[in-house]
Amino acid sequence: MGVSRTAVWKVIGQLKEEGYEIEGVKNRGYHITSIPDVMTEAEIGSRLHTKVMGRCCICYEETDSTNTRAKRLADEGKPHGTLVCAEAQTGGKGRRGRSWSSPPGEAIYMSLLLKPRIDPVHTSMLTLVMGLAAARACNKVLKHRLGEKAVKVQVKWPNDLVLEGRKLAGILTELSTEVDYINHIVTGIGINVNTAAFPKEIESTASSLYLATGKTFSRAELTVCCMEEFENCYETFLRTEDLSALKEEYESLLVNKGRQVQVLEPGHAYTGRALGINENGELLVEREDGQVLPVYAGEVSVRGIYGYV
Ligand code: BTX
Repeated sequence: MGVSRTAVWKVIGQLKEEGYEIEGVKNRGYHITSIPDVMTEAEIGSRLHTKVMGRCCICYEETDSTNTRAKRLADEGKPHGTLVCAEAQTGGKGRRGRSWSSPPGEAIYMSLLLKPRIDPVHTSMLTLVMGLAAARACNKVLKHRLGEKAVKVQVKWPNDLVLEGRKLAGILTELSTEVDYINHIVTGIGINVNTAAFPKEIESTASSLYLATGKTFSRAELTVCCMEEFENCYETFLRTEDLSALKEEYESLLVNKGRQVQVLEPGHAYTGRALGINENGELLVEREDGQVLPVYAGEVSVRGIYGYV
């Protein structure tokens, strides 16, 4: 192959440094015996079979926020479908100025850059599309590992994934527009995968795949699975530019469905029963007087009246 033994030996040394365990037999060759759980372009790219999503993949050891990075990369001309991942974030962002706990090595922090030709008012639906795709992906890897009896990941409208009543993941979608034209959208997700302990403030509301099952999962594999499911859901979404074809599945995973919820809109709050979503991705809430109101995701929070869900 025109590669010298020394060149191979050097690369093997590099891989070992990255955490790969490699056996070498003199005069015969090398054999990988164990692959580390790392979020690198090689680990993600070598598993990926999508057409567009994640084909361009950029991974960082550490960054401020993968959403912020993706926005900067969009300005530098990176294409639709670019995936930005990090092992750790120093300024992980939640919604409305909140922060996202992002220690190294145990969770997924990733952002997808999209440049769709859709009406900017339809953008908030992409959070639900990502939520559905990520829930599918988590449930797939859980089932693969634990069989039919695996715990099930649900979605909490509009932007969380929930496992056993606790927050497993959060989604933040950000938009750069002209008056009627989308420059780009960045949809970012943080998934607690192998996290063994959380900071005090979120200890009672957060969970991870590891804490719920006692098993660890390959973050690169779950990332790839998310990209595949997202590509699939996104194509379905684009056909109608709404959630008509995804609504039924979304509702089957909706943790709020049938529950009493408190809707916190800027300026006022009310309670009611969540019935499901409509084709625009708005939550349908039945108030005590029987009136059903669609709740737009933009500025509201929805809580269970007795706790997080
Ligand atoms: P959110 O505003 O709905 O949730 C933020 C709240 O969730 C925090 O105020 C805290 O109470 C709780 N929280 C913080 N960190 C965690 C955690 N690791 N697990 C569970 N609960 C937590 C949700 O916002 C949107 C979060 C998006 C995060 C991704 S990570 C990749 C991308 N880059 C980036 O900066 N943000 C997104």
